Amino acid sequence: MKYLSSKSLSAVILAGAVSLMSTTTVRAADSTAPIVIPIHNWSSQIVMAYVLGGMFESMGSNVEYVPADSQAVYESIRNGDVTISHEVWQSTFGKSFYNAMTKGGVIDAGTHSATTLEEMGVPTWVIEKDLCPGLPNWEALKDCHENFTTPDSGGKGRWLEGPQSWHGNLMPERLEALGLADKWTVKFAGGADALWTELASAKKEGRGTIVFNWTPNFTDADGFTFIEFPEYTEGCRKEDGGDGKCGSPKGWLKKAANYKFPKTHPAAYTAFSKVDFTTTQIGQMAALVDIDKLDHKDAAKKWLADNEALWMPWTK
Ligand code: TMO
Repeated sequence: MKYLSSKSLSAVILAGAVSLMSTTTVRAADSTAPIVIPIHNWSSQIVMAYVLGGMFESMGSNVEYVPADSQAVYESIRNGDVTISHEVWQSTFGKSFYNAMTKGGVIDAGTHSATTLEEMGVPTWVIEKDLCPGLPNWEALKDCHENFTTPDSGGKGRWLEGPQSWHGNLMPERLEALGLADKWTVKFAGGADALWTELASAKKEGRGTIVFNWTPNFTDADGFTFIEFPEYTEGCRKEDGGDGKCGSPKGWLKKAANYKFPKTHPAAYTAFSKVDFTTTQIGQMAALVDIDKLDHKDAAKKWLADNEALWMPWTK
């Protein structure tokens, strides 16, 4: 009997291993630990949380939803209490996102196709009624505040900002920087719903209103015009050391994840990295709640059922 040399024996084993690898997909199983998804306080983000949760569950993963502050969440992702953020808006959260990344523990999991704007603006009928001649150019604001006063605005025109948890003092600082603070004042809405209530009541009463809004949103479909401020440049904001005389960037919309997510849940992470929504798709998620009045979970169920051809390939 002739024995194989150890060299040729290992060659046989290697050949066997290679043929095995070529016929089977080698994939590590995802952990059963829940993927922790944050819930913030605007509609598309909440619907998308349940959309992605449903997608992960369809792959056999466990998910958990946690209410989270939309700025502090990046620190929570960094330390692993939260697994992902699926709507990182450049203007509002870019700084917190990169701060957490710089400390270590947050990864950039890709960019949606949708581009974003988060800015003060008016329903387009305010322009058609000529309540502030010259809009959308911001310099028109020097001459029209009388048409935007409210009982609590002390004779100044009112900007209705979103909740202060989104941007802190960005808008009061901008009014000051642009020399508009003697004519305009900022009030913070308690929640996003207060913005939509204000749009509806101002329309009914035919009075001027300036509110914070963003795109993609359900309002993309029904006539909202953003005010054009001096162009955003890196570092132009007061909090970044600039003079504050700038509007918001035409920005990106990213996804973020804890750095261990690709290791603990490789299949779910791969799917998450492929998630890519357009302006229309994100606007639809918001509209299911803010126009069609579904609750967020039902909106997500409907969205998943109506869009299988889009998201199912991401899970393969
Ligand atoms: C973060 N937001 C979309 C409400 O501007």
